[in-house]
Parts: sequence; structure tokens; C-alpha cells
Amino acid sequence: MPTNLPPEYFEADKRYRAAQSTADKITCLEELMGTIPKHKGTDKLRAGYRKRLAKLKAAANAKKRPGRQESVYHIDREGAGQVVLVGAPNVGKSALVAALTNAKPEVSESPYSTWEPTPGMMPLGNIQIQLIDTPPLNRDFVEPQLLDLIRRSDLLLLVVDLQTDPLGQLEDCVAFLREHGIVARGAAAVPTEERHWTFVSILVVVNKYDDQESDDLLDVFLALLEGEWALLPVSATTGRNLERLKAVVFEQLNIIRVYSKPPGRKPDLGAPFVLPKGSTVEDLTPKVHKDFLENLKAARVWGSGSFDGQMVGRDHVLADGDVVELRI
Ligand SMILES: Nc1nc2c(ncn2[C@@H]2O[C@H](COP(=O)(O)OP(=O)(O)OP(=O)(O)O)[C@@H](O)[C@H]2O)c(=O)[nH]1
Ligand SMILES: [Mg+2]
Repeated sequence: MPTNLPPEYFEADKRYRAAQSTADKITCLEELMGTIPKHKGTDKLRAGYRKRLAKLKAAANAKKRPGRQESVYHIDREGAGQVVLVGAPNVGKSALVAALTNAKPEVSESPYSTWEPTPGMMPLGNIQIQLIDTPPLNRDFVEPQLLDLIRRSDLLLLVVDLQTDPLGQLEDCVAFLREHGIVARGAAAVPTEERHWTFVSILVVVNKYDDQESDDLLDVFLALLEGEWALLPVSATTGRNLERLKAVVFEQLNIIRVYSKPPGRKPDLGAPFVLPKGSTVEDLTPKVHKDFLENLKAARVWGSGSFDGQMVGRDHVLADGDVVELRI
């Protein structure tokens, strides 16, 4: 037990112990957690309470909806991709989600400030990408549902702090994920042990690359870094490279935007269909209308992969930005 806990802690602790119902316990526990000063000496204590709180919330949700286990980690997919930010404490995950989306997660100087995942939508031209802020990775307390969220993600942003041993943080996170069977898609070293591996796309985001003074730090980090990583230095605080980050996230998601138009009309360029890279006219058609595929006679395409208005077959591979006219 850390020695420097304030008197309010002990009072809140009494109330928490006396609480009877799950709802009261949650309220009292949240209050109790609010009294604990955030510093290294209380990390374990706070991690323990977080775990208890997660259990209580799961129990409360299970009661509300019998037969269905609800969890804060079950976040409905929205937009063109689900992107999860992970990393060591205090690297700026919440600051990045706050800078890039409509969400307002708590950003704080002290580590372990995020307890629950928080989704937000990041506008990217005429589409939106879902970014999810998460609690820091922590070997003392591993939330299995966080691991599942990572496994299900379309892209992982592994955030490191350029100003605080980014190499150590990256190696630590990679080792942590590997211990849980999660490895980077296309990782140079193919996993050898016999177990079930989940491959996820990873983009290393090197945060706190505030201004030109950080350039030397980046050079040192890059010189020491081993292996091939998709990587981008950014700053949540000064905004450096954040527009570039959006573009790189789009690239890493491996998606294309295509527009459909009825014959003789203009396409709605504000409302693209989002498809995986490599998708064909046949993949697009049922998204435009569920009955179209059966009756599809031909298609015309305007865009980079074809000459304007070119007649194409069902298996024509579409490119980002294509306009497609389906002929029924
Ligand atoms: N200089 C600088 N500071 C930053 C930047 N991004 C975040 N910070 C600061 O770093 C601290 C931690 O930021 P958070 O966003 O709370 O970090 P986090 O990764 O969400 O932390 P946990 O939730 O504890 O895991 C805060 O004091 C931020 O103001 C940045 O780009 N540059
Ligand atoms: Mg945070």
C-alpha cells in the first residue's frame, strides 16, 4: 500500500466497503479512484481498482441485458475503418485522438489516465475513420478484451514518445503483443512456435515530434531501429505531420473510395462506397443495390485505372476515386 494516500482516500474506501448494490459500488469505487494521486508509486493500486471497476461494470451490464455480456470494449464499427491506438503510458494516445477526432478523452501529464477505450471519428476527405483511444498496455494488468479489440482492428497505431526512449517502448509493446499471439502483418521474422497467431497491420506513430529540435532525436531513433516498420513522426501538440498521418492511415487501411452513378446522371461525389483494395465491379454492385448483381449487363468506368467511360466487365479491378456507371 503506498504511504502517501490522502485522508479522502481512506474515507472513500470506507464508503466503498460499505456499499451494497453493484451500482453503489461502482459510484463509490469511481470516487475512491479519484482520490488516488497519479504517480508511479500508485500504479499498481490504480491498476487493481481498474480491474475491479471493469468487473463491476461487466456485472452491471450483464444484469441490465440478461444473456448478453456487454463490455466497454465492444465498440460498434463506424465509418470506413476501425483504428486502435495502443502504447505505453503517457505517450500521447489520448492527445492524438483528441487532436484528430470529435472525441474528448482526458489528456493528462500523469500516466495511466485513460481507463476505458474511447472512440472518435476522424474526418478524412469525404469519409470518416474510427479511432479508438485505449488504456496503456500494462503487464501487471492485461485486459483480455483490449487484446480482442486489437485483434479485430483494421489497423493498429502503435504510439511511442520520441522524447522518452521510443526504441524501448516500441520493443516492449511488440514483445507484449507477441506474448499474446499478436504480430505485425508482414513481420520480417515469421513466428515459429506452434500457436495461433493473429496478424495485424501496424503503423508506428512517433509522437512528440514537436518541432525541428526533435529532428536529431528522430535520427537517433531511426538509426537504432531494427526491422521494417511503417512509421510516421507526428506531434499531437503542435499538429506537425497530422495531415500526413491521416493520409498514411488511409494508405495502411488498404481501401478505395468509388462512386456510382446512374446512366446519364452525375455521381454523388460526397458519398463514396468504401471497398478493400483489389475490389472489382462485381464487389461494388450489391453495395449499390441488392438486386443489381443478378441483372448487371455492363459497367462504364471513369478514373485513373481506365480511360474515361471505358466499358468494363464484372471482374474489372477498381481504383481509388473511380466513378462507375452500372448498366442493368
Ligand atoms: N510535447 C508534447 N507533449 C505531448 C504530445 N502529445 C501529448 N503530450 C503530453 O503528454 C502527456 C500525456 O498525454 P496523454 O494523451 O494523456 O497520453 P496517453 O498515452 O493517453 O497516456 P495514458 O492514458 O496514461 O496511457 C500530456 O501531458 C500531454 O499534454 C506532443 O505531441 N508533444
Ligand atoms: Mg490516455
